[in-house]
Amino acid sequence: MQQVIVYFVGTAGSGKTFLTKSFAEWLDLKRIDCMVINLDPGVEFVPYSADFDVREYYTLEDIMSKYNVGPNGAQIIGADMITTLIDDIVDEIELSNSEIVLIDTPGQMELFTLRESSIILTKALGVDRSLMVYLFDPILSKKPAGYLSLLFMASSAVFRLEIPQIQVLSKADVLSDRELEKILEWSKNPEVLFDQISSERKTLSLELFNVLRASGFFRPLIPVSAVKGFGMEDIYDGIQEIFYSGEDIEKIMG
Ligand SMILES: Nc1nc2c(ncn2[C@@H]2O[C@H](COP(=O)(O)OP(=O)(O)O)[C@@H](O)[C@H]2O)c(=O)[nH]1
Ligand SMILES: [Mg+2]
Repeated sequence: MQQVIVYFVGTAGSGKTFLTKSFAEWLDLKRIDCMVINLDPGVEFVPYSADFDVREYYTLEDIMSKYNVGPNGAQIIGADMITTLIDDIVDEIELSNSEIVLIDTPGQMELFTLRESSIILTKALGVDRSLMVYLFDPILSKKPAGYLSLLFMASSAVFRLEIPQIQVLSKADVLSDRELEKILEWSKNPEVLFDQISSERKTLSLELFNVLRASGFFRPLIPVSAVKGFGMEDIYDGIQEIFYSGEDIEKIMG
């Protein structure tokens, strides 16, 4: 079986690192061989044991002192320096022979989706065997404008990386049943969201809604929780579906 590469992508604090851990544990339980890669040089603690960790090469602190820059500059330099590690990452993946490779991306989403280095990385690892799990932050998803903004960012990640996407509602355990139901309903039945935005008379949101719906970006969200451990099987099924039922990136990319 070919190896599959799974990138965890989402806004800062959306739960990428903990979902990576939780999904890796679930795969272990199912005896599906996986390896985990941490690409965040700024993270202080990772809750999983990484098979490849960018911090063994450089950390944000190293960069700050070496280049005499602050944390923001260092994050950008750190993201760009990923290109220097590509050969090592490719070797590690080939050697491991793992069925699934999980990649935990840097805290701030734009450091991954907007830097050229990520495009070079995804190409080097093979776009045909890659997908991303995109995390919707549950707190931001509660309001129509927040939900729509996250969907817009989800679409920009696909636009940049050109790999298929599985959309999950992360940390779903922090939502009440009612909130959870409402957000899932928006994702399954965008007209409900449309009605709500219309009632708020938000013209710009309506324009954005139409663009996203026309481009096929509304998908039923998969509720997941790293803390409670639910949703892992659904992510796995989503991966299977993309690679074996032939979901086609071209459908989205046009
Ligand atoms: N309640 C709850 N908290 C979570 C969950 N996943 C992550 N967190 C918390 O959310 C914060 C950010 O998570 P993290 O995985 O580091 O986010 P990242 O920046 O996207 O990697 C941490 O304090 C986690 O403890 C979850 O499923 N449920
Ligand atoms: Mg993280």
